[in-house]
Amino acid sequence: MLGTLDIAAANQGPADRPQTRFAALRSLITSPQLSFLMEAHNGLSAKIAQEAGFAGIWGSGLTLSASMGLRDSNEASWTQVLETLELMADATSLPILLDGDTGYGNFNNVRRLVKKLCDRKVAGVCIEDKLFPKTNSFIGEAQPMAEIDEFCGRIKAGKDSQTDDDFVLVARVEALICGHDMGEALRRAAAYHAAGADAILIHSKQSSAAEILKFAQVWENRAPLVIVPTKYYATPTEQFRQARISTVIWANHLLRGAISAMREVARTLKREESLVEIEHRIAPVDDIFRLVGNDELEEAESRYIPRKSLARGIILAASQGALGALTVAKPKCMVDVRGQPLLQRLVSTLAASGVRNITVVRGYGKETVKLVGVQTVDNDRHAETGELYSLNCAAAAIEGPTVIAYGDILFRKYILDNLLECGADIALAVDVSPLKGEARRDLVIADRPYTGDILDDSPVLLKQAGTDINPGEAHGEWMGLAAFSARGAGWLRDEIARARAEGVLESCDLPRLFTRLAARHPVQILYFTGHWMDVDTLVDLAAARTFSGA
Ligand code: SPV
Ligand code: MG
Repeated sequence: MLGTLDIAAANQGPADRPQTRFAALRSLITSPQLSFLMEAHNGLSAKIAQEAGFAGIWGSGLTLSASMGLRDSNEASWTQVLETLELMADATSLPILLDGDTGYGNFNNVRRLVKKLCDRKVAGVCIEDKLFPKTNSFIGEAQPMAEIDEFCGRIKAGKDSQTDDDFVLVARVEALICGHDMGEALRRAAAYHAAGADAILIHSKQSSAAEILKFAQVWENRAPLVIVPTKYYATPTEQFRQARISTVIWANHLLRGAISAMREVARTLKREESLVEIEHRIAPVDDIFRLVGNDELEEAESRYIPRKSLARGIILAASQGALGALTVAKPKCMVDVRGQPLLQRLVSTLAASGVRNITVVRGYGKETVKLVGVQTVDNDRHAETGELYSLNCAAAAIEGPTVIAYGDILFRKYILDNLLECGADIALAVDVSPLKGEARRDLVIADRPYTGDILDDSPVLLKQAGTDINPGEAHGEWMGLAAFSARGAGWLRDEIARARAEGVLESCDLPRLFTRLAARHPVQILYFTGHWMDVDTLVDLAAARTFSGA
């Protein structure tokens, strides 16, 4: 097994192959430059280490357990540690060197640990020559150490179990921590190196780096040296470079920084009972979203969730209608069509196209307009106001992609799907079938007529809609169904505000609104040939009872 300083070159793969995390850790540890590993203890702190520019992570036993509220005495099970490590590996692309304590038992536990670490793309493990359950190196004196031969067995077992050639096993010498002399530390380091350790971590709890630097001098770079200067923190890093230390571990500082910050925030809030003091001193909520990659999720949603599913719906159902006795006690939207109110059918069709957040504007007979799963707003002046006034009653629902429908229409699902998927900011469904009976109300003039050419997919734009159009000039009839993108919904809100300012909010109908919108923005028309109906008369109602919306 490779284990010396010339490994880095040996592990360079072909230029076009991305470096694995295993290879990345190996080259950090073996490179002649001084490397740094930053402690992390969960997915978020791992991200913060990466964001700061560190090239590798130390999965600290102390901080992993402390962040679970546990002591650094193997109170956390090794599978709990492994699960946290998996989250850290998922959260970053950095190589992680796990502080594997004593290996959680004997050689057999080390074997299984190393296999599992390789499975989860954890690039290396450091095991220390003490006994399970371990005690943190900075607690107490003269902690018992493992026998050298037995610990060498753990090292060999670990190296024999790695499933990636670049996996790094660091052997940690605790002799100086446990009160033994330099000779013992060097003897152990040499034995561990001979047993296959890729690097030696020489640990010290002195406040000066003297014993570490002495060790490095005598060691003479026989294998990479890793250090943890928590206690001798004042030593200039340059001294580590000169001593040809391979890797410095900042072992617990993200957790300690977090403890100070959390404590400060908690105390201030307890004292002030207000957020004012705190808000500008802490990370904004958007920072959390950014760190956990919400932008990627949004991008994925746009790829995997059909656009239509994001739209809200507004149904204008305030008018009484004129279906004789059927519309005395209730408005026409509640007239029964094959066992269901007309409005319920419409709501189901919208829902089938993913429009689920629906607001119904009620007016005539409002107490009879009750449907499960829709919100209602009321136009109590429905008798003397027009459609725009009703729409304005639902102004709060015009937010993000929005579908607007008359409450007395039925249409095949594909029509709404086409509106939602066409990519227009405002899209109107227009029927080009020959006009039946009397002139229809919502006629439309576009910039070009329907051609029937299925290869012609350039957009058709609205020029004018309304009652004042000569049927002979009309290119079709608006079906009472329109879809707005988030931007289109913004234009719609602006236009409603403009109509209010001009004093026409109460009188304006939707076709006139579309004409106004078309004067400022592209209002796209999608032509259809039938497959919809509105229920204005009893004849229409009879037809509605046989209409299929599928
Ligand atoms: C850890 O970070 O858990 C370590 C380093 O083992 S130390 O706490 O210094 O022992
Ligand atoms: Mg530890």
